[in-house]
Amino acid sequence: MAGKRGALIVLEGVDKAGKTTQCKKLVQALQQSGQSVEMMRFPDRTTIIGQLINAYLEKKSDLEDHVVHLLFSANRWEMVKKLEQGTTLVVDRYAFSGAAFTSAKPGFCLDWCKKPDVGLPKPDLVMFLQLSPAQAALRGQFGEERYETDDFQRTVQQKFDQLMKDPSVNWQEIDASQSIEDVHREITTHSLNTINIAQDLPLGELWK
Ligand code: ADP
Ligand code: FDM
Repeated sequence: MAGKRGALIVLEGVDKAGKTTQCKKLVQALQQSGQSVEMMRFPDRTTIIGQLINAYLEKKSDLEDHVVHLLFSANRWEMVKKLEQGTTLVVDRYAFSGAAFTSAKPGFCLDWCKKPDVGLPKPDLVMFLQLSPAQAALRGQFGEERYETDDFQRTVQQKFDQLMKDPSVNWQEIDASQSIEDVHREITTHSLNTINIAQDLPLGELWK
């Protein structure tokens, strides 16, 4: 019989919802409980494709909107081997950010935006950190990067709302306005349950 597999766990949410904070805490907690676990984030700015994305986000280069969308997707496909290995992966943003951010631009529909990511490893769990724009504003000003404006983030939230209606994805909404420790407890409970269930199930294909 094949060995038990790790789970693919994704955290999504708008800017400042606490994704990075919670990914790090979750990885630590799972490691302490003896799980084999690694963190991954998208975009992964360390690869050649990631460097092109980084320059675009930092407004050091301009790329055509379709091109940058496909680069974000390629940046996930280049990590597919890692995603398919045995350890549990905790992932900071995934294809859902890809579809939500590009479809928030004029002239892009959600359906087209999802296409390049069809068939990627399907997360066993996607936790969406829910935070209102007003609460996000309390966590500080936006930085200088592309997409970091109130208006754009509001449209992105609407696109995420549409994506969350898809029952083929195991969404779990989390109230991200709670304290860091309370959010962490909730996320850890969902993750441990998912790891238990996923080990006996095959890894799925996203949006297929
Ligand atoms: P994201 O990765 O979603 O953009 P971060 O984890 O970087 O968010 O958090 C954004 C800011 O908000 C950081 O300064 C972080 O310390 C703070 N923060 C994160 N979670 C909470 C929380 N539950 N309550 C208050 N502040 C938080
Ligand atoms: N982003 C992220 C996209 O537009 N498409 C994607 O596929 C992904 C993964 O890039 F504004 C956007 C979302 C965010 C920026 O920011 C990356 P962080 O701070 O590295 O998460």
